[in-house]
Amino acid sequence: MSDLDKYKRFTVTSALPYANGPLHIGHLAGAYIPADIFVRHMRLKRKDIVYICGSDEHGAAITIKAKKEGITPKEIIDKYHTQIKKSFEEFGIAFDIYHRTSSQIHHELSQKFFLNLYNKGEFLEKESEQYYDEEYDQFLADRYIIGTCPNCNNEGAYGDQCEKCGTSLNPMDLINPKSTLSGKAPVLRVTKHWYLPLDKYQPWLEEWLIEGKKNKWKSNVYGQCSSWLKAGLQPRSMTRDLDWGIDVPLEEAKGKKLYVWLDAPIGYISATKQWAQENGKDWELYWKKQADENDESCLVHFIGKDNIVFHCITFPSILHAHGEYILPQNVPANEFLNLEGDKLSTSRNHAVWLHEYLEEFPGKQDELRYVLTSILPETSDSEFTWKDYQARVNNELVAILGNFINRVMILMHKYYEGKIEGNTQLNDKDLKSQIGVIYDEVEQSIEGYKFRQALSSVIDLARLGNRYLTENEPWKIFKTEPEKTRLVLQNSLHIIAHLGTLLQSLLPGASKKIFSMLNLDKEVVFYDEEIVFKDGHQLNQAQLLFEKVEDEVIEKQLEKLSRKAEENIAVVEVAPAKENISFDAFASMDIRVGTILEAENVAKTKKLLKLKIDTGIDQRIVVSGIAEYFEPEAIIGKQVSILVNLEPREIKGILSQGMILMAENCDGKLSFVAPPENISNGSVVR
Ligand code: B3M
Ligand code: ZN
Repeated sequence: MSDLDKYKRFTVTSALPYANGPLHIGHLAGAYIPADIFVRHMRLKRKDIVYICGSDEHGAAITIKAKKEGITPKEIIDKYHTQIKKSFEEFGIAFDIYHRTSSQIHHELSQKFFLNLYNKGEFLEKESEQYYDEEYDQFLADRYIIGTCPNCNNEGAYGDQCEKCGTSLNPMDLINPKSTLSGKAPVLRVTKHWYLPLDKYQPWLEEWLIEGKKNKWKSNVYGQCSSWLKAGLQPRSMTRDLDWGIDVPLEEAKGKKLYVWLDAPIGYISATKQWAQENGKDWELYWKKQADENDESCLVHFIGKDNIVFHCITFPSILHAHGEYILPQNVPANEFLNLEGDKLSTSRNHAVWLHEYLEEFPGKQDELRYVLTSILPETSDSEFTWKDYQARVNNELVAILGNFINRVMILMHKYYEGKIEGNTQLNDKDLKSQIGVIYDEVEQSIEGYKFRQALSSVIDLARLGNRYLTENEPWKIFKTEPEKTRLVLQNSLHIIAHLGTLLQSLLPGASKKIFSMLNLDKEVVFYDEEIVFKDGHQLNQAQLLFEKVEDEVIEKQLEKLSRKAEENIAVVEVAPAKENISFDAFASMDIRVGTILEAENVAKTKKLLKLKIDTGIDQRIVVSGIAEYFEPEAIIGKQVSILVNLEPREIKGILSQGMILMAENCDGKLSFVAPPENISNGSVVR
């Protein structure tokens, strides 16, 4: 029994992906495969369940992408919504609806939500100074402001976050802020916004979440929430000065839009409304509190870890403030999936894209689903590698699961022309009880959000089947013990049928094939249904469930990844342009060619090297922040460019005289700016 058993109705959501790019395996492993398994499993228990998703089509994520591609936001969302929806369908994620937040029903519901809170006087109205681009005549969303991170000095930090050191920022924190629209320094202007008073909800959150969800939610989720609450919540603005999004439904807020993180989660509700309209259902049963508490739906949000605060703190606060809605029963967020030793990255194109996989591996959805389920980042980050993909498909899917089923099917056809005879029950006490244990394990694992464990239990059932065959060796006793041979093979068919039943949630494609081989043509086999083969039941021909993955296939994918990495060097983001300076300002810099004579690490620092440079004028010491990229021994003798008339500065107790010029890309990779061939020290750079 899990604590979900008491619910008869479920509302399950997966994070709404931004319609600003295609899906990759990180998305699948974060929020879609786990939810899909959960939903399919609950359907097999005959639960009333709705599974909701759709595209998130507002916010700066969309307008920035539109600007990059030189098309309108509307063109961006139409393009990617269509592509994402198609990939989900082809991959087999079983949403009841895949909706979109640009729909009218969603705009209306979001505005209604805003007004509900507004009329209750929940919002804090505040005027504040915000950055404004005078040339483009608009306020700047956080992502439109770029500057130097006060924490790590990264010059390309965004107004909401430094992607280099991960610090979350306010635009005002940035040193030297620049608008990404005009490249100019923005000015401050007063603007009014409506804030959700999270500080006011803090006591309620402490009770509902900190007390109520302790030991119930996954520790990675609970831990993140409690540290947010420990730090103390601040009011958060629910409106933005943007020209793309849902209008704030107030006369005095003309031109302002709802904050994307206000409207996006409401997208779950508006999608449910749309689905209910199309299917003759009552959406309120899935979202609203009911007179009888036992009749309320169980709301579960599947997301990745970067969305935890919005689903566990902000959205529940909004639902709570509204008053009529149920709150999430659980938010089983996953951590991140990495790829071949590096973070997945859309901007660096370091990803396995779902639409490409579907094209290059037609019919192999379950192989990817299997591998990703086996490595889901359930409690900590995990890693996808192509070699591991190959190993898991070959050593587990082919060698254990496929092999068992194939052996039984082949022998059934060889000995009995695929015809079942006589007693059709599973006729082995031991097997029965072991299968019962596996059902329990799968149920408990899935309902405890341990999908890796659930999958491994099902593979254990295939292992059990293989062992049963090996112990009884039907191929050896066929002549001497015909009755036992038939019994063993027909019992094995029951194991296969149970595999088919359990795999409906985990590997739905394989499950379909299994039932078709068994010639049991049912849409679903509920867990509580007994599988019976009638006397004389005819099996279909065996078909190969999984194919071995050859080395070439893997090498091709690895090559593709490294090719992408190279191509990308050309298209990475660049730091914004600086303002013009006079020629005199430039000419005042005395830059020379010099040679590194000595180099050593500066004690107790990770980044600094102490260099002795022959500048042609003199020999001097320069402290340089390049230690993470260069070994001291490797750079001795190297020619470099050095700014010699920079005011000397003391760094870690060492007087540094000058600065070595480095080129730095957006990932912080450094490269010396040096003459391509040797030239005498002291040569002037201009
Ligand atoms: N679109 C963020 C993301 O894709 C956002 C999720 C919305 S869920 C309501 O990571
Ligand atoms: Zn930083």
